[in-house]
Amino acid sequence: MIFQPEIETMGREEMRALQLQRLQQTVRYVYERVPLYRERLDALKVRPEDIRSLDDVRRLPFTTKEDFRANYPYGLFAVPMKDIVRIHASSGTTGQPTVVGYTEQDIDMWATCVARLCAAGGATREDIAQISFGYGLFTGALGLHFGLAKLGAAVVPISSGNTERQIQLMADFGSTVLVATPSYALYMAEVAERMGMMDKIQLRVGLFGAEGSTEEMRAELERRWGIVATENYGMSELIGPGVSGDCTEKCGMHINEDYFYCEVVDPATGEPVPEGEWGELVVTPLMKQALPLLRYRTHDITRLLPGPCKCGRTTTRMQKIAGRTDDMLIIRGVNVFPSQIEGVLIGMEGIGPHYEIVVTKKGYMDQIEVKVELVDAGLLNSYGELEALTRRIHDRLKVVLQIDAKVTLVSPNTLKRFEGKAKRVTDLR
Ligand code: DLL
Repeated sequence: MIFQPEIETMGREEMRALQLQRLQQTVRYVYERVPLYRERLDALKVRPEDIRSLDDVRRLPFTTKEDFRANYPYGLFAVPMKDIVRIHASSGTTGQPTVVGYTEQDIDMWATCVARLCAAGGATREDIAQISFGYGLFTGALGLHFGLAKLGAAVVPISSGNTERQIQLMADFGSTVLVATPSYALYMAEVAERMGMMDKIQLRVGLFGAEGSTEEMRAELERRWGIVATENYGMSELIGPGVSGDCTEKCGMHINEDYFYCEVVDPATGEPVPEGEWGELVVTPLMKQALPLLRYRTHDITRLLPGPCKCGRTTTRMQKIAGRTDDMLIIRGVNVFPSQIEGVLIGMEGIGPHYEIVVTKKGYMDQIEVKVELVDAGLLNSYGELEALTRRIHDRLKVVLQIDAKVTLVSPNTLKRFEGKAKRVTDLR
């Protein structure tokens, strides 16, 4: 089902005209209301009326996470506090959270964005949707909550954690949609299997997001739960979830282009890459009231896929995120993305889908260790078999990564499980 066909199947020319009009409006709005942007635009000698085409977006300054830090907590807000009706924050990895605010209109737009991607992923008003993201300052839970409610589904705000109870209630309530991070959905599947509950569960759709995952991980989740799994993308600074989402064709995430103008740039130079090439996603929200931003540097690596989709939507899609510019590991001069390692491991015979990556330095040499769980603990008693499996994983990793990784096989159920975003890489250098 297409939630808003008049937007999602709009002609390309019409969409571009709408984007231009909203971009012009946004530049005027931030110039008048946000001191940081007035200063930056003045410094660049760009006036709002200089934005005459979508290509003129390149004349606008970037915004970065550091700008949030320097203006903590409310310095980038464009409306007085009396108009703010919600505050969220993302914890991030380094100390100070990134604080974001919403007006009532922002909340409504956000729900619309999320309702569209839930519908695209196959959810309907008939569904019972279990939200297993952690409720709180994280935008994931309330974002999906309001979006699914707008769609008319029955929302079960169970939050994350207490996994056995999650599974019991999933069966009792007849939940048909699961909202979670891919890593938590994987852990939940494991618990459901262990409890012998899988045949009492009626799940049919998984709406996953908030962290990277590979096609192999999607296939694993679909197989274990017996569902159609789609993913969606977003980030707190831009709104939360709701920037883009897969349709059931699973050929890239449809961007809510009437609300978000997306570019892909070379992360090193900030220059736009040729159409269809990989680079860093840069997003300008087009209708936000409380926290409008110009050209936000997401650090997420993707590419844009224009052209119509079999589902009937005409919106540009973005390919699954390959990684973040800041989570790329440089091992002995070679670039390694954790997603490449995940792609190799998942689905390999004899090992489970959980893994950990540890990077260290011995003298001047970077060392990478990949820890993987055995499916069958019995193998630990057979040196020969263990050795052969270790070698097989090592060799496959070598083909993909071009480097030697140390592979360590550990007993089943010993690696850490995650209830929210997974943290699988430890870089000790
Ligand atoms: O994770 C928003 C969200 C919640 C999106 C629920 C989808 C579902 P933050 O906590 O600010 O916001 O984290 C944003 O998470 O820059 C990406 O690196 C990563 N991320 C989010 N969705 C995906 C995805 C939410 N589908 C950061 N694939 C982003 C890969 C994702 N990475």
